[in-house]
Amino acid sequence: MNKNVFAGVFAGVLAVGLLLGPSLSWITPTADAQAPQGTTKNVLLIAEEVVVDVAPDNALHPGGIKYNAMTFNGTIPAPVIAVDQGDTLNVTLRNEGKTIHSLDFHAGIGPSQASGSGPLQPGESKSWTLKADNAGVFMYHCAADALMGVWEHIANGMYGAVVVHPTNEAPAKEFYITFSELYDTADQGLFKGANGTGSFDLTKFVEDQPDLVLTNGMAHKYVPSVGKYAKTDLNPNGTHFKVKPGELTRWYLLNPGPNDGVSFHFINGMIDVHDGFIKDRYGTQLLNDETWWVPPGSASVIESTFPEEGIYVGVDHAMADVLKGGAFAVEAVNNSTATDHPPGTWVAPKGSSVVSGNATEAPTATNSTA
Ligand SMILES: [Cu+2]
Repeated sequence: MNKNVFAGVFAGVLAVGLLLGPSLSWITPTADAQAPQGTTKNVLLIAEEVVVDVAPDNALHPGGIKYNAMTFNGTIPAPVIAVDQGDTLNVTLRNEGKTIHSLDFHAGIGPSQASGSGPLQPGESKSWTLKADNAGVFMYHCAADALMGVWEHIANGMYGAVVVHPTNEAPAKEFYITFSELYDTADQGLFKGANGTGSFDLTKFVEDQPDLVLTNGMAHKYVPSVGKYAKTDLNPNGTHFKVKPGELTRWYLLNPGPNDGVSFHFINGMIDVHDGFIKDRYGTQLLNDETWWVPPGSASVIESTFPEEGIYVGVDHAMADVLKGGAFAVEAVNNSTATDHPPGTWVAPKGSSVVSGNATEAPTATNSTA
């Protein structure tokens, strides 16, 4: 198929023809206990450089794409950290990488709360304490060497989210989802694949020409295929999200950027938004909104109920970003369970004694209470 025609078909049929691949085994979150209010929780973040897969092998990216990433705890994104309003969070950063790393917690205020940690040399370790006064969802990221190179460290994958459950939160099935851009020296463009394993491309970055849009660290991670009449496999071995028709779902949506906003929309759905980034507006609910703008460097709490069985698709409604990978499939199905989350997307619920995701997903997180 002509490449331009392919691209047009790809974008055009997404809304009406997404087909799902075979079900995969889900990771079951660990059994959890209720934590007393005002609990102190601990988390360990390990900075390191690793090679990751950022695009599956498909027609858009022949051979798949590997990338020299920078991570906290080995994954893009870094683990989602969840606490309750009023809790205290002890954060330890250990730099096991080959270059300087650091922390910037948007949930913290003041250098003592890791909102500007200062640089850690390879082999160094340091801890901070945050008080979770403000409910919402907040970005954290590496700030590199006192901001020198912060753009590269964020683009390379050093970002995650802190969820602070409010005291009056309604029960919901919750998910962690990130949208981000990748600027890759080895990516030769759509349909061409990559020339080896790439690294951060400063020229593409300053010209704002991302190669890929990643959802939880990979383009088309949760989109098995597109097209009903011109079906094209994008990630037949991938996963997708499952919910029950009618149940309240809550999406902690992080946009670390590093440059571009996300026009978030559920195809076939409506959304309610809690703007957890601005303290005074938290609790404001925008009912039945269609699309919500999430600027780079922020996160939003988005709620949605999917009324009927079937397929719904979360997208960045800037359509070039869909083509570059910024979409995820949600299947509303009656046999969905409370724990059938794709790996890495489960969020420790309000009242939990666990601070981060499943231990098998974030092996170095301590998940402990003090
Ligand atoms: Cu870093």
